[in-house]
Amino acid sequence: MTEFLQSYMPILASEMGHLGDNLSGLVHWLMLVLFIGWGTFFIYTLIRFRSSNNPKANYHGITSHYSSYVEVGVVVFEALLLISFAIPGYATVKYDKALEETQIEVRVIAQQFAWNIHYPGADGKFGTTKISLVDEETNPIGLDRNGYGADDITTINQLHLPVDKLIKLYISSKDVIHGFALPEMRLKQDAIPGMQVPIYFTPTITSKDFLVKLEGTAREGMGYEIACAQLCGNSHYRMKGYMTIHTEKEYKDWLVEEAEYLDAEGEDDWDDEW
Ligand SMILES: [Cu+2]
Repeated sequence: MTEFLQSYMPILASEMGHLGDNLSGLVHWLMLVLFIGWGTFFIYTLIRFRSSNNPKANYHGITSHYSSYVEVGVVVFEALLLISFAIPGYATVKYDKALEETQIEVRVIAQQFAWNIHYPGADGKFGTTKISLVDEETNPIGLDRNGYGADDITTINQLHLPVDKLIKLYISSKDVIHGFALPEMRLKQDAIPGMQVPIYFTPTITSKDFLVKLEGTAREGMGYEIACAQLCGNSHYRMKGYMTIHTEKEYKDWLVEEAEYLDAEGEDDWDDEW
């Protein structure tokens, strides 16, 4: 069932994405069982309680407690699922690994209608951001270029990452609630103003290989995209970013290139341009 569903879904390109796909497959099986069960019961009641067989209405209904027992059973079963499987399962997936093995950290700051990407730069530490420094033209996230922020790299709608590394993204928003979504990574997280939510994933297919896989399909020539999965305003439809998954070397080269660009830009002070 999972493979069948996957044939209708974007290509899977992350290490843990199959967990979500398997769960989706399981839920579909469960829904099929419920559909057949309830459908059969519906047809049974149509025949069993047809008017020709029951000319007079029964105002007492069912008098046995059988259905109450079934309901209690369902509640206990669901509580068991939640407490002993879902909560511990979620905790392992969400935190342990992310805290211990994160290799790359990047901040993603959503705004109407773009994705600001913020890298910590060579020192590995994010610079501070301040509302007073926000300039929609030159500094949309209000990054303080003094201190840790001096070497930070920022881009708009361009997320560059290396393949086969555990990536941790911090998702936040400048204005309204947006939805950060990477369909091929099976990743989705609301970007909520006032919160910085960590999510993580390991990409397994470089953009180059991904494009090869798309050859001959309707999406041929289109790389990874970042979608906004929350209706966030009148231009929500064009809130689209691009993600490039590099080999490790390409990624390092890209960082160096961006750092050089930053140095060159720093020489002629921003004020000169105005
Ligand atoms: Cu949005």
